[in-house]
Amino acid sequence: MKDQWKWGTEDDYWVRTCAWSAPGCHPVGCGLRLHVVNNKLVGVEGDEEHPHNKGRLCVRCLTLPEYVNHPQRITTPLKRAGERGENKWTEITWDEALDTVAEKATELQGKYGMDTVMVIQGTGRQAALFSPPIAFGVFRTSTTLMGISGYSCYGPRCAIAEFVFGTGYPELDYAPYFPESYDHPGYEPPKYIISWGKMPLTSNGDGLFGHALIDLMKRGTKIVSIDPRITWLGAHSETVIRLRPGTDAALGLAFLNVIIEEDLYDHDFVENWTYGFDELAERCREYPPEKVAEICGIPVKQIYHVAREFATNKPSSLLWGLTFDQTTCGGQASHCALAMLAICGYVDVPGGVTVGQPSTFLGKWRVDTRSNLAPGQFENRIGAKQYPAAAASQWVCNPDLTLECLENDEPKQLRMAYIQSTNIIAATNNVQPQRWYKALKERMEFVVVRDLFMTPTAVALADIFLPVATFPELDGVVLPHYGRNPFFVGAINKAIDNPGVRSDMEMCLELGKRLNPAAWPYKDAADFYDKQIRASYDFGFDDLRKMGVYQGGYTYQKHAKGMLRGDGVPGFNTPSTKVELSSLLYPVWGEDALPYYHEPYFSPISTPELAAEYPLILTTGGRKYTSFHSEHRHIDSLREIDKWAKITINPIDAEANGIQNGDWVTVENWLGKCQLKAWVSPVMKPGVVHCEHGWWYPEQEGAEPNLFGVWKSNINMLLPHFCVGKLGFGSIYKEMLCKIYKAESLEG
Ligand SMILES: Nc1nc2c(c(=O)[nH]1)N[C@H]1C(S)=C(S)[C@@H](COP(=O)(O)OP(=O)(O)OC[C@H]3O[C@@H](n4cnc5c(=O)[nH]c(N)nc54)[C@H](O)[C@@H]3O)O[C@H]1N2
Ligand SMILES: Nc1nc2c(c(=O)[nH]1)N[C@H]1C(S)=C(S)[C@@H](COP(=O)(O)OP(=O)(O)OC[C@H]3O[C@@H](n4cnc5c(=O)[nH]c(N)nc54)[C@H](O)[C@@H]3O)O[C@H]1N2
Ligand code: SF4
Ligand SMILES: [Mo]
Repeated sequence: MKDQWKWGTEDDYWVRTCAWSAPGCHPVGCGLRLHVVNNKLVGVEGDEEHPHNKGRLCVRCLTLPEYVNHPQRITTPLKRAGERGENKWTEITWDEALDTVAEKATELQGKYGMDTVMVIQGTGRQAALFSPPIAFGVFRTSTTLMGISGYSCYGPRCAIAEFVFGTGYPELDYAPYFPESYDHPGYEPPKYIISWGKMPLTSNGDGLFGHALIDLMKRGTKIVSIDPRITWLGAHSETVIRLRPGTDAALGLAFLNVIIEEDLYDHDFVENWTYGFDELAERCREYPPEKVAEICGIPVKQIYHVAREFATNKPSSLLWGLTFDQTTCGGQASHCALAMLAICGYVDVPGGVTVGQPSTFLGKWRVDTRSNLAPGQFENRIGAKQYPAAAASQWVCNPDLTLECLENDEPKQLRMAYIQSTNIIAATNNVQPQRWYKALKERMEFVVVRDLFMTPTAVALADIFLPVATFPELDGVVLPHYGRNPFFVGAINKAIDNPGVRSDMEMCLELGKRLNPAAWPYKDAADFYDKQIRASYDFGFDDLRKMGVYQGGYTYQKHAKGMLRGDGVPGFNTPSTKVELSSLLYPVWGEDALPYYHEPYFSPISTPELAAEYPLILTTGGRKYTSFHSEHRHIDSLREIDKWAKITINPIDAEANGIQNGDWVTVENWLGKCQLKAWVSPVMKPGVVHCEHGWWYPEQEGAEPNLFGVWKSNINMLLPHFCVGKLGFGSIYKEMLCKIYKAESLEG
């Protein structure tokens, strides 16, 4: 069956495919078999022959038919009928919709300049791959961004890896490049995995197949979970370090202190492949474990234990999660994590971390259409001058400055938005969502929203709504880590024909034909992917369909073999040719060359007077199986599991605030308040509460002012802008202050 991707009869057949969005997931590319009867998706099974998931699926893929066939899905382009916010629409044809978008863009760009069009994207769904291309290659604007303050998702971790290692994203080696998987000759499971600020079972972030941790645990791997909550993974870990949110950089410096002072590091790797070891050692002496244990609020013996076990049980590995992007000292925590991997000799060895070669696949898959911009336009994108480190590593605009630009109407006059795969006023791709809502509403003369369901963002802002295809309705390619560490290339095979919807790739083609045809010389999506694949391999899209998944194998120790640098010289692709424990680049951008720790912007130590009024530490957004950010709130089977927005509170804090399990709770600070339902549980570190993000209630009234209840449980209203690190990275999604008290129920 291997080279068959479709089998059955004309009306009743199965299609083998790999998953990506929509519905939302990162490019994990799990294998599925889809059962289609009379052009309708009726069943789904995990593909046992897929090298990663081997038949296993999360609940979101298991409920795929419910999502794809949902009666509230929008499958015809819509034009606004009433005022913005009234939720009144007229159905129109694709031609009318796309002609209108092209005409409006041309008119507004003629009046306000090319950069007046904003392409706003969300997380790493397929649209993320096609947002810069549609901005640069179709609209020829440099204004493309995610709204998320401090670029605080994935970009910071990738940038720090590029600066320190000079490589693509360093990922846990679970043998993902090899068809034989864990049985590949020479592969060795890690002895320990530190899962740090990450819960890979629920998140599967950016292409990591999270369940691989369970496979490895069965092969003897021990887990350390560094997390203020005891998650399922924590409950099955050897050690759980329940630290105070936002203190991860201090913990990292203390781990390094122990590894260096006790001489547990890999001398050979340090001497041959690192730069700045002595300076790092000196810095770490400022962070003895005893002092750091107090900062983090943890037992000091945990620091010694984990540092010693990690350094001496070879190989070991480390997962660095979203927490590293969503805390202001997260850049420094990232630097520490990379330094730990390097000085213990776990870089590019079996069972350590794999690294993508710099700009191999990435360049091609990013579809570099920047040549369509005028000279200087890209360099002048919002925030590039103020945040040169971020600008050097990312193509997007600075989110915090873009909001200011909208509010102040300078330095650019932004008048049109193409909102693609983000629900930007829900508790997602923003902080202070009401500022975004107001500013966009006030400034935008024309707004396009691309989505699958009517969202609060679409009701509040859209003039035109363009419906999106789910992955069973499109041809495409899935590539873990978006090419930054591509374990495999997987085929997404169209199983259903739905003429009412379009993929994000197809939007580039169809709008490209209208606005900038020279940049889009492809017949259709399959033709585009065929050319993309052939640029790297000696096969095409049809061959990939038959293979299902192509795994290219992996070469370890690339630095020793001269495979990481363009000039073929052994070493890393950094200025010193080494792993930069002390960075040569950071001082150029005004940042300390070495990692350090400072307190969060708001904490019992940095702002004691605020902490007196708002005594609890607030962390937000830990992922759950039943939703992808604000998505999936329509899916009954999933809402049965998670009906309402949830706040997790330790029994000590619940009692102190008169709250019982199941009560509705107001969470409040000086910026705002919202309501969530209490889960009182000892899994939470005392003194810390965890609030879910992404909530809105599609079953409620959509028209303004309710907007599907988008402001009711919107935790991002309590988070401010510009709490960023020196390089512009980081935020306080995971390290804020709040108070809690009992509220009226939102149910009923
Ligand atoms: N408080 C708090 N806030 C957070 C976080 C947190 O941890 N705490 N996490 C943040 C992070 S890391 C991120 S990345 C952001 C994510 O923020 P967003 O990416 O904005 O997430 P969503 O709100 O789900 O918006 C995605 C929208 O795109 C639609 N969609 C789904 N699939 C597709 C597709 O293939 N194409 C298109 N065009 N549309 C699609 C969905 O229906 C949905 O309405 O949220 C951030 N917000
Ligand atoms: N099911 C599902 N999967 C998703 C998403 C989704 O919405 N739903 N979103 C996707 C996106 S865009 C991203 S970026 C990834 C993120 O996925 P992950 O990197 O796994 O990040 P989170 O789930 O936000 O947080 C992981 C853990 O960090 C803990 N934590 C909170 N504050 C701190 C702190 O200060 N220090 C430490 N050490 N730990 C802390 C939380 O309790 C949580 O258990 O997930 C992706 N995958
Ligand atoms: S990680 Fe889960 S939701 Fe994502 S593709 Fe795999 S099974 Fe589907
Ligand atoms: Mo994210």
